[in-house]
Order: sequence, then C-alpha cells, then structure tokens
Amino acid sequence: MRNFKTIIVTGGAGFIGSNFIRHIFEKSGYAGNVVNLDKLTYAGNLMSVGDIEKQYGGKRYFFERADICDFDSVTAVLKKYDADCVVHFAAESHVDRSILGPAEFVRTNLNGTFTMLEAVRSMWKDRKDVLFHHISTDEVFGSLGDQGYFFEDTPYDPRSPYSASKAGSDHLVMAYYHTYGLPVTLSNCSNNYGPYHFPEKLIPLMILNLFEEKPLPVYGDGMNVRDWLFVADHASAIYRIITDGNIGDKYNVGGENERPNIEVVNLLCEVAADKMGRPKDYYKKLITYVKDRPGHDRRYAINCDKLKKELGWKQSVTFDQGLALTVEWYMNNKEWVESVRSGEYRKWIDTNYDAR
Ligand code: NAD
Ligand code: TDX
Repeated sequence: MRNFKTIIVTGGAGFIGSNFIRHIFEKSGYAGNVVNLDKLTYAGNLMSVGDIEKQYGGKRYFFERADICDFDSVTAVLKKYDADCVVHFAAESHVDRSILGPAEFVRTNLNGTFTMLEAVRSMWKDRKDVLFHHISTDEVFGSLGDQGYFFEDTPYDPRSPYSASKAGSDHLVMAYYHTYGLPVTLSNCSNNYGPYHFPEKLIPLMILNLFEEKPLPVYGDGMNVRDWLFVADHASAIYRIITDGNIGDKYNVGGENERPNIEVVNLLCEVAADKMGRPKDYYKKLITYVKDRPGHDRRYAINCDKLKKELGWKQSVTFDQGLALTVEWYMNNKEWVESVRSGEYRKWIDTNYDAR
C-alpha cells in the first residue's frame, strides 16, 4: 500500500473533487495533507468544502486558487507543499456546454492536463515514490448498442467535444507513463450523482425543477441509458486505486446500475412525492420531452470487474438509497443551492482570493 504525505486535488471545489476530499478526511484513514488546487470556474464552489475548511483548514487542508493551464502557478503549488501525489479532477465537465463552446474544453481538459503533466515531470524528475492519478470518463469509449460493456481495453471512440478532449487527456497521461516513466494510474468512471452536484446535470436539475414544479426536460425519446454511481462510491474507488492500484494501469469504475433516462426521472418524481407528502405520480405531469442533444450517445455500461477483483472495491448503496439521500440533501441544503444559482459565492470568492 502506498502512503502519501501531501495529495494535490485539482478541481477539489467541484462535484466529485469535493466529495473525494471529504472521503479521504473522514472515511479513508489517510493521515497526510490535502491541497485543493482549483480555478473556481462557474462549477467550483468553496461552500462544497466549507466543512473541511472549518475542521482541517490551515492544519491538514489548504486551498490554492490556480489555473491548471498555468505552468508557473501549478509548479509553485507543487513546490510549496512538496506534494507526492496529484489526483487530477479539474476539467470542463458538461457535455451540453462542450457542444455550445468546445474551445474551453480543449484548453482546460487537453492543455490543462498537459500542463499538469509537464509540471509534475519537471518537479518530480525520476522519482518513483510519487503518483499522478487521472480521472476520466466512460464517454471516451463512445456509444454502445443494446448489448455489451466497456472494458479497460475497449478502443476509444469519443463522440462529443467533451469526450474527445477527455480522450486526448487520457492518451497524454499514458504517453507520460510509457515515455518518461511517470508513475500514473487512470480511472474511467460512469455517471456520478449525489450531494454537491452542479444543477446543470440531469439528476440535480430534475430535483430542483421538481421542488419548484417546473417542467422536467427529457432529451429525445428518454431511452438513452446511463450507468449511475453514487459519488461517495466513486471517491472510495479512487482512494483504493491511488493506494493499491498497479502503476500504469487503467481501472473502470461503475455503478452496475444501467437505467434509461426516463426511468431515472420517473423514480425521482416518486422519491420527491414521498418526501413532500404528495401522491406517488403527482410530479410526473411535469415530464416534458424536448429536442435531443446533438450526437447524443445512446448507451453507456461499465464492466468494473477488474477493480472489484484486484482491489476488493464495491458499491455501498443501491440506486433507491442513493436517490433518496440525494433528494434529501438538496432539500436540506438550500443555502448551497441558492449560492450556486445566484452567483453570490462568486462575488465572495472574487473579493477573497486573487487569481494568480
Ligand atoms: P465539476 O464541473 O463539478 O468540477 C470541475 C472543477 O474543476 C470545478 O471546481 C472547477 O472550478 C475546476 N476547474 C475547471 N477548470 C479549471 C482550471 N482550468 N484550473 C483549475 N481548476 C479548474 O466536475 P465533476 O463532475 O466534479 O468532474 C470531475 C472530473 O471527473 C472531471 O475530470 C470529469 O471529466 C470526470 N468525470 C465526471 C463524471 C460525472 O458524472 N460528473 C463521470 C466521470 C468522470
Ligand atoms: O436536461 C437534461 N435532460 C436530459 O434528458 C439533461 C441535462 C440531460 N439529459 C440526458 C442526457 C444524458 O443522456 O440525461 C443523461 C445524463 O446527462 P448529463 O447529466 O448531462 O450527463 P452526461 O452527458 O451523461 O455526462 C455525465 O456523465 C459522464 C457528466 O456530465 C460527465 O462529466 C461524465 O464524464
């Protein structure tokens, strides 16, 4: 088992990064430091790590506002904290935004990952007691028909500007392993859901619209299939991989929980009705079929047997449990929701942290 002294988490103010930081402090037994390196784009919110800052800030948790595309800033942070591990989440993550504006995806996901790799290569040189872990997506494998699964060796076939930029970043990470001997691990994960999820993505968007009885926009025929994983389970998988995974290996992470979108939306309507004391089908009248996403991948399904067999990982919650926890979280965290929606937190950040 590898032990690290200081882990830099890029994108730690985002959805999965903040859940990962919480997992390592509260669940993993990790005894070292964590540096959250985040540019705080529209998707980054320090409220998502407010509890961690309060408990560990200045002792074992540190925040650095920096852009992963800025070599000097990233190198300065690596040096300042003498980091021996990077867990790289920072990215532009929303497929619809990548269709409207691909340039930022190429800049952040491709150039940003390249810059991170160059920074660790220049700082770490030939050290072998270090690790660069790259977070990627199942979307790099393309779109499945009714049958079959994505395995670690499934050929890449990305279809959206988002998945193409993630695919390119994966190739760069593996190239640095093969060419320069940089110790790396890489994980490709399916759709996450849970607390702190930015409400542009399907599940939190539907939950917040449900609360306000607004239309629930379902793309196309609603039969596109995604494999849903509770975010805390993704966090535990990543910790397993960075401590025990084979250097140079890729690991698939999935929920083994395939659902057509319309089934997810129907389930959310039922969970919300239960929590709000409404009749079971009360919210279903809000479901509205809308124009499909261009190039909408039909089905994703992950085979994660390697992670389960080699590293003994497994999911901890069922989809019903995870959805109930998620709906409750959004009911009980109105302040976070309002800050994300109003942009108030951005004003606070801009007066409290200067961009480097
Ligand atoms: P997110 O959009 O919620 O968060 C991204 C974070 O990265 C934000 O805090 C943002 O401020 C930061 N960031 C963006 N550009 C930056 C830059 N140039 N420099 C520094 N920080 C920057 O994303 P997420 O859903 O938490 O996804 C995290 C990672 O996981 C991404 O790499 C994504 O591709 C991958 N992933 C996500 C899912 C999912 O279902 N959400 C599934 C598989 C893989
Ligand atoms: O309003 C909506 N209506 C709808 O039908 C939205 C936002 C989405 N959808 C559909 C599109 C997808 O089939 O729901 C499905 C899920 O959509 P998103 O939440 O946008 O996720 P997806 O495009 O599948 O990508 C997510 O999982 C893989 C993350 O955003 C990526 O970062 C991750 O790599």
